[in-house]
Amino acid sequence: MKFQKTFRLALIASASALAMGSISAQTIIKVGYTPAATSHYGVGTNVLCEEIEKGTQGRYKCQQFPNGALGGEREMIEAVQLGTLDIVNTSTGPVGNFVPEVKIVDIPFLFRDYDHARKYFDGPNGQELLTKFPAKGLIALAWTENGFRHMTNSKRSIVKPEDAAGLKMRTMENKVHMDGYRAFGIQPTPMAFPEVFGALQQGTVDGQENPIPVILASKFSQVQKHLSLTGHVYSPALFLTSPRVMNKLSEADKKVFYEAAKKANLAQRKKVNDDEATGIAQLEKEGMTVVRKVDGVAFREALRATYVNYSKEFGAENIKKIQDYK
Ligand code: EAX
Repeated sequence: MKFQKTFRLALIASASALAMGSISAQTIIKVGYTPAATSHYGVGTNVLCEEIEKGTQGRYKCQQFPNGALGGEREMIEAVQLGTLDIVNTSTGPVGNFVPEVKIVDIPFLFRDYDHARKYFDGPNGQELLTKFPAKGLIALAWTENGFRHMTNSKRSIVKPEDAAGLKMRTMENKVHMDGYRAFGIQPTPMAFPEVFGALQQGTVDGQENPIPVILASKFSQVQKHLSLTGHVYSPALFLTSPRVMNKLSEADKKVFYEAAKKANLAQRKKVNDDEATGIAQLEKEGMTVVRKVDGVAFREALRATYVNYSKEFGAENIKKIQDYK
């Protein structure tokens, strides 16, 4: 009796699933990123998803995983390679470990300002870099932006490298960054983003460095007293997917995905602009002490020997080409 009833219910369930399937064959695209849904990553990803859904007449629909729900950026890139995640909106932090050609763009004090960086990534050299991904089982749909990184910590105001010296700071899993930060005297502690808030709260590390939009969206003001506008490195970001996802798409749908990522980038950059314009005052209101004028010359000077090493690794003329890009 009981068995029969269960069986009947199962039949009804599978029949309705079939009916639904025949009405709309909808493929779910899983998209992940580490900051909160309210962040620039969330704003960009929302546009990506709206455009994909609209452009494919609802044949593709996103499921978003913000807040590092599926892990840190390195883990999510691996998941995209493996096919358990479809798209990741990630900073370049761990990307150089997958696509070494990207490492050069993570050099500290490489880009002067947002205009310089955006022009570079939109230009032929930036676009050329995107072609390096398929060899590693990844497809870069478009560049987007995380922002210029600034230091926060719980100990003291940082104006010059000597103030940063000795501080234990969480960094991304990025050797180019870590080499630079060591030259400032910082003790770099690489850590995946989802662990950062807890590490700051518990005092496992004294500080961290991230762009204003990340500091805001992650509520680091609750666990960090000092913010210094060091702008020591520009942090690009990317919409990464895989051949596994793209090879299933028609030519027209492929175009929709690429165009969606380009529009998403514009929205993400705009949110960076908005957060840069209002976020610093907001963080002050939340209790942070902000050093607006740091000794940029001293920070650049501290990197002199490290730049010699960067030149050996990446070629002095390649670095200069980026610095001089107009
Ligand atoms: O991509 O890990 C980091 O510090 C990144 O800047 C952040 O997750 C946004």
